[in-house]
Amino acid sequence: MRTWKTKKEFKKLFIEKAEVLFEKNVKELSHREVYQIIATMIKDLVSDDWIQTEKIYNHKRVRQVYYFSIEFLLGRLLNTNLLNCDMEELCRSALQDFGFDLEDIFPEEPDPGLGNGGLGRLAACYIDSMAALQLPGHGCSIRYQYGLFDQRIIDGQQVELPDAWLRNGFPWEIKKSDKAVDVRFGGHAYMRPGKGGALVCVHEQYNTVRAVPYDVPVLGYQNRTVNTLRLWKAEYTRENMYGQLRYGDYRKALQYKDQAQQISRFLYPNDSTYEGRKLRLMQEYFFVSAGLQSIMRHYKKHYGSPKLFDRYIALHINDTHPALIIPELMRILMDEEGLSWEDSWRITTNSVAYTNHTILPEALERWSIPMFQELLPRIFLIVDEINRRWLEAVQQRFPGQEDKAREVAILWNNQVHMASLAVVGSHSVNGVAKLHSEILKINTLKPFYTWFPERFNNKTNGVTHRRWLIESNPQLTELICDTIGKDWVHAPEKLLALEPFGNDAAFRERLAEVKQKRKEILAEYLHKERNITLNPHSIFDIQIKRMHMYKRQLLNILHVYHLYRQLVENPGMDIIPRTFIFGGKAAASYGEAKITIQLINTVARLIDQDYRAARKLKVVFLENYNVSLGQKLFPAADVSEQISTASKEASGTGNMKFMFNGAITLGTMDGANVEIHQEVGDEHSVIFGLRADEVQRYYQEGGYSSWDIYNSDADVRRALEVLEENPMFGQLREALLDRNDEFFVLKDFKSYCAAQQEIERRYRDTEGWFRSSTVNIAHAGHFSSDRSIQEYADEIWNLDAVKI
Ligand code: OAK
Repeated sequence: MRTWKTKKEFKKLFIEKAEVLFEKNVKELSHREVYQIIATMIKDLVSDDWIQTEKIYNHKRVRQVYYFSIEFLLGRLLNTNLLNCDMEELCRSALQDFGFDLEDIFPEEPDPGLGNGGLGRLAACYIDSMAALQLPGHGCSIRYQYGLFDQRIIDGQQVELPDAWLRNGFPWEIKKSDKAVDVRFGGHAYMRPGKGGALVCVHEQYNTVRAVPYDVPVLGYQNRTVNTLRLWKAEYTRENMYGQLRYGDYRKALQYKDQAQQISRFLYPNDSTYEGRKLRLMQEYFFVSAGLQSIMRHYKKHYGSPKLFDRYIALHINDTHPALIIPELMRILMDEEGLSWEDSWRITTNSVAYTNHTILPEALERWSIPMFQELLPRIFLIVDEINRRWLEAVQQRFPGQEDKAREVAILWNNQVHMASLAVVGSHSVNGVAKLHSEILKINTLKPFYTWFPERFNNKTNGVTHRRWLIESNPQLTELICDTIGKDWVHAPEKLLALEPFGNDAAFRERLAEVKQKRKEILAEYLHKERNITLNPHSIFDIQIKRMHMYKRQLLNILHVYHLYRQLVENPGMDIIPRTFIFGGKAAASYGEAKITIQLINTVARLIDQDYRAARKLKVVFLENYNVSLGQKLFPAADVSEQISTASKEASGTGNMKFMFNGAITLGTMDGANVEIHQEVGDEHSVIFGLRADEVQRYYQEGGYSSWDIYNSDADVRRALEVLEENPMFGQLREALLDRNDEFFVLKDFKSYCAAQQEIERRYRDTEGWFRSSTVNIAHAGHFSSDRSIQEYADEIWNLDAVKI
């Protein structure tokens, strides 16, 4: 395995790097420079293994998977990579000799925020697991110059600042200029008879954007595998610009240059919503085309005939954002490799598999045909033909039934329907939790399910226990290893061995100590870095995720306000002190979500200013929730708030991170909560609220009136008084009452309050609480992304591990 053999060797290399990179001796280095030096050293250290991994894959012609995702929410890499090389302790000790504390170095790394939330973080967990399992799998995405915005809270309100994460460079990447490819936009495409009379496509007068790859090594966990995350940057080409200048069109030339560079400039800040902007469509085609061209080039060099592409290559699309991979592969196979439509279609559908990540209708991607056609004329011709052939098959089976065609058409209503394209053009369609996968079959993608039942399957999400337990919570990791040994590190399902220790008083006591320690670490951090004071002896009740109405941060804060009012009326009320922690970004254009942040901050202030409540309650909204802040929060949580309207949260993954860290789930029967509940039972989780089928029935049949609840429930009426505090909140009140509470906040209010009381009741029983905590940790192994990825490899990709 790659290592620095001794501390002496590490120190020698470190001194050399300091000289080469910064012309400084060790004493003169800043913390940031130390970070950059170590990152560069790790990159050097693994370079042989990286080359070796490539060589073995190519030499053995192993089957490989490419995971296409428009987001990879990586989080910091230094700690992860040190852990993966088993070099953390050596590095720590060497730095100590130089007078540095490794813990001061980690925060110097900016969070690569190349993602919004769940979908992007899942992609990051998945490439980590592929490398850990020694699977030949690589990521493909965009090297955004600006990641997800930096969130500031000013006067209780969210303000978005640009996230210039690349300001000081990104030491993990290697630019591969020689591997650049060109991507075509615009122009005209048409078919004309070629040699022998067969139709061939002519595409002319297009603009060319250069795609330059930056490769990031993805290290396996203490093995020698180094896979690749390839991030594409967009550049203009001189040829294209000079071409325009030759005709004297300066305006057009500059416009081209500007637009080309814009493509990889910023990440769209929407989570689970669709924004039909031209630049976004350009981003989607850009990384898909660049990625696929480079895969094909590499494939032909090392593997051979494009006719066998699907035997060796699996292409996975993370939601529909990369779904243009389907027509793009058709284009390459037909236009560049000269294959027939039929052969190309077989190869394409055999290669591509699709994961759906949401059933929210507002997230389904649809592109206007005129815009699509103008931007991607050749790709449009292919999509048009895919659609024509597909509808022909539908017509044959259901002659004369227009509605059948409408339901499944790819082109309809002057729009390109990307989910339809993704299903028709792939061999596998999966949801991300059991419940979600069922809903896809019976609702969202129902007409497709009747056509292709064999394509549909479930792959419940997972998270990498290396980052979310081992790296984030070393205290708990040590306790687990002391108790059941280390096997679980490589085989997380073996955490089950911990379950009996829930009945062991000595173990529970140590677990309680660990939790207490983690709460103190968080409190100290927030005090030092953010001037926030927490009571580490209160219950830490945490809801951290993107701000969204369906996730119901509103339900949480209305309950807090309800408690506050109770305390004001009855200051002697006997409740355990509770700290409610919120964190999450709202899309800049999502008004209600932003107002909810304001509401949380308003309630926080009300409580702080009233000693009757402040003794028992505390609310904090943490600015700029991101991966690295998450790593401090999950270990400190007692209660995991997973309270989405049932059926709306496809899976959730924060729920799993809490579980690994021994928090108790307070949740609805939604997404993967259902499976968490299935693992630990009623005894070790607290479930409340409408079930998914009830929610669906209300949507279909009506029968819910939020006004009725308001009129009949005094607690609800009183809770809503907080919305009269500020005219801004009128919008929320309207959503709850005049717009009949789309997300059943009022309907579930009573049951949520009761569930919160149940949490308190259980917390008073310390023995029972830590037994539950133990059971949750013991059963969390099932939610490791290693399990998920092994299922993808076995059941979708047909992929074997390769020893390096
Ligand atoms: C983002 C953009 C478009 C569509 C879906 C998303 C998204 O982030 N969905 C989330 O994916 C996670 C990973 O599968 C799930 O855990 C979340 O429930 C889901 O909302």
